[in-house]
Amino acid sequence: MSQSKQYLPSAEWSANAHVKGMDGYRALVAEAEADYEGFWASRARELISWQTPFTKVLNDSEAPFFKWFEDGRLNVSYNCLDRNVERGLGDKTALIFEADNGDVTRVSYSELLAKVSRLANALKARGVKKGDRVVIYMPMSVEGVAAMQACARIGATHSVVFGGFSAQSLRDRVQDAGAVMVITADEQLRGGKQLPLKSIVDEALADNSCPTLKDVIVYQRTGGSIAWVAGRDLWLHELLEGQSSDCAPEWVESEHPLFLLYTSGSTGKPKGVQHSTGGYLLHAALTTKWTFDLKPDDVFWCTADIGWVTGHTYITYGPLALGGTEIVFEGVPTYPDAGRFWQMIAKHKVTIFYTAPTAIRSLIKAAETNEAVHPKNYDLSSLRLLGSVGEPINPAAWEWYHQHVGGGRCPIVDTFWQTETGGHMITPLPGATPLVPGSCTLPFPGITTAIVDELGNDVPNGQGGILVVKKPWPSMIRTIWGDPERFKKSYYPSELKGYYLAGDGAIRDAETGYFTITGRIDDVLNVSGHRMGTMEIESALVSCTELVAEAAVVGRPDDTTGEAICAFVVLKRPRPSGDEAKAIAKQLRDHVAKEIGPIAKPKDIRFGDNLPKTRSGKIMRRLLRAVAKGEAVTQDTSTLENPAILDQLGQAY
Ligand code: 6R9
Repeated sequence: MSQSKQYLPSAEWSANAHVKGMDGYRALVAEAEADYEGFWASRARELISWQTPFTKVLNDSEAPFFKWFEDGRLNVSYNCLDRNVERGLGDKTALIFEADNGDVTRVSYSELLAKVSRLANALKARGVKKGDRVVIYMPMSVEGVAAMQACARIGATHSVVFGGFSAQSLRDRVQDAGAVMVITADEQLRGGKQLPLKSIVDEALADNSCPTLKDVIVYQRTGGSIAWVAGRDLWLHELLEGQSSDCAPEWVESEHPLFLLYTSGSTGKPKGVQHSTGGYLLHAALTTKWTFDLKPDDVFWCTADIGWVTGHTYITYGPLALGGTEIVFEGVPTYPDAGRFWQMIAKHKVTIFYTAPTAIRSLIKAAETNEAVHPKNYDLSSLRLLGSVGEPINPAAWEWYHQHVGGGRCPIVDTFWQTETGGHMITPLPGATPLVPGSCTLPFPGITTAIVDELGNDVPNGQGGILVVKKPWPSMIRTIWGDPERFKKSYYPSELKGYYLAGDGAIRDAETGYFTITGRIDDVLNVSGHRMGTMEIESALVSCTELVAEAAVVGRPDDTTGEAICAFVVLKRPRPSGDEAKAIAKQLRDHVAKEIGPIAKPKDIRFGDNLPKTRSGKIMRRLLRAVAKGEAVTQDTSTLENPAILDQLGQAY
């Protein structure tokens, strides 16, 4: 792989950035190598206000259950709000909320503090206390961010569930977390459409399926008609009436769980990734400072939803911890047309823009078919930095983003990280790292990523392998909620010498040492930057018991979504074809949407009388992947028990 084409930061960028040039980067890496704990401790003192300063940095006595800054006490909401008001930023805009219809609301730091405090008092009035779990199932809104901050303020552990998940997925999460409260909205508005939230909550909680749950708090967003369960449901605006806008923060231990966030793994059941308070906040703030080079005058826009980790770290926590100004966007990139992002960048004079490759690819397509929504028609001169996250960005999309959105002058930070890592792990620093399209370049200072073989031995640059992190870091996952054994097995398998297993394959360039992520090495798919377990989708399909006998799910490359979900299905009735097959495929997609959510709908469904299996009965997934891609099957099929069915699987519905 040639990495000869490099984009160097301009002299101006290097001179003004928080991390100046490769010398600046190397100095930080050397500092962390020389005194690992000291490196993190000094940033934790600099970026966080501690109510009780810590004296211990890392406790690895119960590895892999690591503890950071354990005798320190702090409050995340205090750090994000009160502290900024105390520093004189009370009137500064914290959030610029743009609604689906384009209406804009600005919220200052003092206003956000008052809002969060009232909500925190309301939660306390309902009996929510430190350590309780609160599920947040909300649209992108000031209230959504405030709900997360309010939980943090009183020491309740939030678990945000993305508004696109189904009732069944929501129920699983409420049950697994043992939540006492769900905070939701009547409906959400996206692309001019009113989409239900409250009715999905009602379905999730039906039949007393979640016995720990006491209250459902409803934010009135659209005024749409909803059902009401007396004694359980409460309007947010009524609950806030008469609540004081003063609420003393609950000081919690550094290791106190700030949030759980459910994500897909290689088995059927999503895992509740548990994050800490101090270590998490440190990395959220430090990466916002160094990767995004956030400065007081910036207008930062991360387009992620608060239902994903990117929305947690780079909307709710990182930018606010630094006193930044940021956009919160309710809508979708294609409404009223596919120029919406560019129009909003121009309108709000956004300086830092962070989005996903899948969005860029679909906007490229849109601009190619409709000149009017091409970024060249908008004044994007306010931009100074671009970011990418969620999946590998292909060089062609990178070049387009760089040229047409960034005007050739904005560095692009291609940030590799995961729900489990809490913040950036491998990423360029914009005033330092020479950029290579398609590579996330080098580890963030203090992060010890490496590429190893199955036994944890380093592999030389230029040779692919398994991505690991050698040393624990402050914002790492602490455990899987309620399942410490699964945590150990998933992330610290015994053969890997105590390294953290990311679940991705990677390769380092022979000359530059730059990392390129080559994709998941487990049964996890990445569709439009959303993580999805193949087993999860398979169980959803086979739960359609009246129709499905057996199902296997694999990924295949897709120009827009990165990967697409491809399902191979054996029905309990004769194999259909033509219109009947189309109708059944639709029925199955709707079923998966109901079980998991619309994002998990298979793009292709292929029907067979059976699945290709070895003589010992194992499904030949490698072969299915080739069929899904539309490749001629060249591999040896002599071990295949029933070669004839390969022909049947040729047709996708
Ligand atoms: C933040 C987030 C994590 C998985 C991760 C990897 C893929 C994320 C990437 C990337 C290549 C990047 N991924 N960023 N692959 N380059 N810059 O996306 O978290 O939803 O947990 O997904 O996404 O496969 O393992 P999450």
